Amino acid sequence: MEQAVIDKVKELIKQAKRVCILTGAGVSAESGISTFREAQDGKGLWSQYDPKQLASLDGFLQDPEKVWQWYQWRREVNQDKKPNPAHITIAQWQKQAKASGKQEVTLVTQNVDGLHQQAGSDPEKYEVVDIHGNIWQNHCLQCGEKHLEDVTGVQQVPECKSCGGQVRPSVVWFGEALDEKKWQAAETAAFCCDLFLSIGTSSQVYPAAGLMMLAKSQGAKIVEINPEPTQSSVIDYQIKGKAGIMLSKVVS
Ligand code: BJW
Ligand code: ZN
Repeated sequence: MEQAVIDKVKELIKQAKRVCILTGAGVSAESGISTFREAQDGKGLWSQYDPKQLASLDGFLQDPEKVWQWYQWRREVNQDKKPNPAHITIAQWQKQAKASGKQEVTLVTQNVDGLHQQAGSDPEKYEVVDIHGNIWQNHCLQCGEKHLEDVTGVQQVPECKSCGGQVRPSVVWFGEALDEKKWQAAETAAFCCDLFLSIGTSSQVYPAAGLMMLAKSQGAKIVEINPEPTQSSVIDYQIKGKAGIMLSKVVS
């Protein structure tokens, strides 16, 4: 890795007034959570499972039990996973920035695993937007009511006590709109930032992938951290490497 790029990004981070960080599955890879689109010796989720069947409303309507059980399996696999240095560096950065009052750091995450929040990127204290939802939460497909009861080990799709509808995981599936408030917050952060960091995402899923272009159109500098750099033409600085290692090099 070219030291000059690291030094430049370090400087950009120091100087920025408003930072927007967009994270993807790669940020949780060092915690042992599978990404979606990587070959990873066949371990990428979408190389083993069909997203049309498991991550779409049509798939759920066709076979609710199958989709519910797949998410139960994902929850089981994820439950003992811990935040890694990437999550921790971002959380500490947000904390310091807020304390100093000199920088605004908004975290927009596509991840549903909750590890940013576990590391301390608490949405009640800092700007944190989970645009694709949260795998640990559920709501009723029919009436939208949140279902907070513990569903550990439940293999049948729970029934909503208010309306009898089916309970589903509170994640955003393909073809579904993102929560409007969250999306607005994400767009505002990208629109207003002077530095945009894209970390651990393949930038293939929209509308999230469009945030980088939005930031660029307003003059922000764009930095990517990824062991497999993407081909986006709007990136100013590419840091090739793992998020946990590289973030601690550029964030002091
Ligand atoms: C590391 C690393 C390490 C590895 N360190 N890095 C425009 C054009 C074409 C299509 C569309 C479009 N607009 C919308 C669409 C359709 C669709 C879409 O984008 N499809 C594309 C795939 C073509 N988008 C949607 O359907 C969205 N909804 C929508 O647009 O609604 C419109 C609407 C409006 C009004 C009414 C109704 C509808 C919704 C998208 C929802 C995505 N959902 C998922 C599943 C969430 C639940 C679950 O977990 O099961 O979200 S799909 C999956 O992809 C998940 C992720 O958040 C998302 C992004 O993936 P990510 O994070 O980038 O992961 P990977 O695996 O792709 O990449 C990992 C990266 O990490 C790699 O680059 C590695 O190199 C790197 N890495 N180790 C750093 N240590
Ligand atoms: Zn209901």
